[in-house]
Amino acid sequence: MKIGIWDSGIGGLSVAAAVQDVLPGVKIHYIADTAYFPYGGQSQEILVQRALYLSHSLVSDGCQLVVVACNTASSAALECVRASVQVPCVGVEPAVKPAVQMSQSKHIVVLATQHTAEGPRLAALVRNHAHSARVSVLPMPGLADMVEAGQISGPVVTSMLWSQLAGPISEGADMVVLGCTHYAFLRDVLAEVLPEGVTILDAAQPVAKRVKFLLHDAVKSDSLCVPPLMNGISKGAESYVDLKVTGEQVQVEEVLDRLSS
Ligand code: DGN
Repeated sequence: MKIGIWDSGIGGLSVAAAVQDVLPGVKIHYIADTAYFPYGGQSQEILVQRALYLSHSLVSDGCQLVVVACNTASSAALECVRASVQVPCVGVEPAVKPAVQMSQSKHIVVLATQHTAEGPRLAALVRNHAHSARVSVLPMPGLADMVEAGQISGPVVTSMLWSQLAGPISEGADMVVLGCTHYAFLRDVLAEVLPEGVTILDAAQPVAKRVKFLLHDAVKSDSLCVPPLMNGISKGAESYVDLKVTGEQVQVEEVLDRLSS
């Protein structure tokens, strides 16, 4: 049993880690599309082209399910991918619905790339699931680039986050939704910046549960035994997570080294 997961870079590894946790017997073929990173500023046309190309590559390689582990690409192209590939496709979206359900103050913050923040998918989520709540959507241009470059702590990233979050938090927001898979690597720095009582939510675990649900019967008969992820991040042990990149492989491997050390 092999599943394919892809993103513009390392962000989707946060989803791969969650999938690994719930399905330790499944092989993961991961593609980091670094040749086209960042997706946040790409046109709709390019995003659809990359989504189709990457999803079909994974299916050709034998993957029986594809995870579009990128909010930006899911927002732009998930429907096209579903209509085009022959295996189940799971996308990610900002966890607006659970955040509104869990919020005491009924004021939530969504951090996202420009594309996701301004796209119709997030607007529909807010319209359908957050009509009784206040939703502060904060586009964060450049933030995924910092994570991709390994900058996941320190004064620059801290002040970038706080300069955006301070307003909504002082106005009572009590949930911060990570609307980009790269931002999962900022959980520690966010936990330092945010006051007690503010909860951080990302979509990795719900996506992993959905993948498990879709694969359930097939996985029950799979007896593969594989090692756990190193700090939740894989460097691509061959029998386990097969990491491929479309751009600068060396750079991505260096980043993974830094993140997992
Ligand atoms: N990790 C991606 C997302 O969830 O939107 C894209 C990040 C990017 O390429 N800017």
